[in-house]
Amino acid sequence: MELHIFTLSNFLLYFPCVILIHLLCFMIKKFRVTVPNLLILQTTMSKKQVIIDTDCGIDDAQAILMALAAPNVELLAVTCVFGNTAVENVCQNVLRVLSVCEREGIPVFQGCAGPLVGANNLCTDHFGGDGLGDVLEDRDPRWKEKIQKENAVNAMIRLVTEHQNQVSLVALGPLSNLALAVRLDPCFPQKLKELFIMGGNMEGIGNVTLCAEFNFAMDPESAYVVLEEFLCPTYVASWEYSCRNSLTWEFFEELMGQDEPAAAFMKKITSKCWAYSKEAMRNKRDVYFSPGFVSYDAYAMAACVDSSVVTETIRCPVRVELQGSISRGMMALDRTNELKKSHSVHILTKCDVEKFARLLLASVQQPQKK
Ligand SMILES: *[C@@H]1O[C@H](CO)[C@@H](O)[C@H](O)[C@H]1NC(C)=O
Ligand SMILES: [Ca+2]
Repeated sequence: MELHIFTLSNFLLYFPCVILIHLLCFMIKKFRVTVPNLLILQTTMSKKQVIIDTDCGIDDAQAILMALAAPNVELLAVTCVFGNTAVENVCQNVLRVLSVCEREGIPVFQGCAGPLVGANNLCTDHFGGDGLGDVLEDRDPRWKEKIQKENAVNAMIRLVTEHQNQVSLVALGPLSNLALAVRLDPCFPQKLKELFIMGGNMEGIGNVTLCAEFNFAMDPESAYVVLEEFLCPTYVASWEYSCRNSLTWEFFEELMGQDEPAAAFMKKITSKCWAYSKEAMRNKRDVYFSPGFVSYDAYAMAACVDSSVVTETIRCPVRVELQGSISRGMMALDRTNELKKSHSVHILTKCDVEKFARLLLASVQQPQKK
């Protein structure tokens, strides 16, 4: 009697399993469902939802291409902020990058035209007046119609509220839009999954002023607000991080020499830009670090696309200096917790350069229309 019950329960347990295995075999035979296909199916199901906030210069363009090429990324929106150039140019630049990959369906929003405090001292000599090397002709006279009506800050809040704890925000310019977002919606940071920032410095070395990095120096108050109030997991790719993990100029040539439209676009916009001049010691970077090719914003994007690219971090509280005659906008690391802050951020320090290089290559090799 007992034996009988045992076999019956066994049968009930195994029967569905047997059916499932047969079904799987049938699918593999009939529809050629292969294991890689099943894996792709899985990655499309668990795609990372990303918003990019950008002041679209040349390195931002490269970072956006990286997000577009990543099979595990769903780009929800691109929000624009002043920085490398005026915000109107930033909007047009983003549209250009999306059109190179035929991904115009991704909505683009216009945001802050200047910092929260003080004058807008645009520093436009780095990547040219238009931010993309001043080489692109055929400007689109109807670009404004292609920008969403909603302001970037409102759009960010709406999207992050609609996809709570799902969105990875990647900030590649001055942090003005993010600072406004937390003022309009104090819960904004806690609705984010994570935040990646390209900006700041960790050794007191600046690239626009003596002690401050460009994105933080352009709007120090916003950088301060974000690093004090965004309590979500935060990853900071500083200026020194990118410079210490530079690539060779030979690799740069290989990157620009690829056949696909994205590579041709990058080649064109870097062609006349002194920031991509291989001549050593022409810029501050070469004085402090060894000469090489540094695609700044792509470092923050790579950390978002594939966290294994980052191989070492420092976890500690940070604060942005707002006074200081030579240090306004500098980021200070508080490794002994003198400030008694409760929130720590991840400061990226080491990068798997090979993996990073592979992501860059994939970003310029992507076919149009994914
Ligand atoms: C300074 O570094 C930032 C990245 O941290 C980069 O976006 C910017 O273009 C650099 N500017 C100059 C003048 O080197
Ligand atoms: Ca940028």
